[in-house]
Amino acid sequence: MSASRTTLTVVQGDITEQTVDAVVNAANSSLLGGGGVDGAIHRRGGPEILAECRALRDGHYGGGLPTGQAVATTAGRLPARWVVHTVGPVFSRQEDRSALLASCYRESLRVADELGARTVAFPAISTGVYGWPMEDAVRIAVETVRETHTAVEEARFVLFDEQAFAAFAAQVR
Ligand code: AR6
Repeated sequence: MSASRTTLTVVQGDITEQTVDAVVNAANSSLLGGGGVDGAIHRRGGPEILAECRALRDGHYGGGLPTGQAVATTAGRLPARWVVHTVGPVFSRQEDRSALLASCYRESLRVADELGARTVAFPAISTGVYGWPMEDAVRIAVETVRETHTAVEEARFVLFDEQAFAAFAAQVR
């Protein structure tokens, strides 16, 4: 497989305001909403997103979406076409869960390819409620997107705060 030609970009801002084909949601396995990015996406995107998530739970994802996997729904009222929901691992000092975090980025790109999305906005998955140290999460995110073969042309990392933005910007040059 050839190396990715995806352009990595970094912006500081709110992921729900990004005009992209697909926005990645740092969800939990219930797919039924939560805080952080997940809460913001459902709040701004409206009830259509939750309705599709419920349908997924009634169908193929009766047991929830496993950690490291990704699935798409409409983006409702967001200025994007789709939301790609992925479930990051909870950070652990006892167990190395890096492969699961990498899988979130890889699987989200795979789903984006299936949709035909060319621009994808990512949050810093697992770095909020799930406690992953930012520097390490940044390294995994950037390495994984760079190594993944995908037709996505722009992978845009959207960071809420200055510190996270600086950490990403330092690696995406
Ligand atoms: N735009 C961009 N980044 C944001 C936004 C936003 N609107 N809001 C928060 N962040 P988190 P996780 C940053 O907690 O750690 C939810 O309850 C935030 O500062 O959203 O993967 C889910 O339902 C942090 O750096 O996701 C799960 O239960 C990063 O996004 C759980 O949280 C991710 O923080 C998932 O936890």
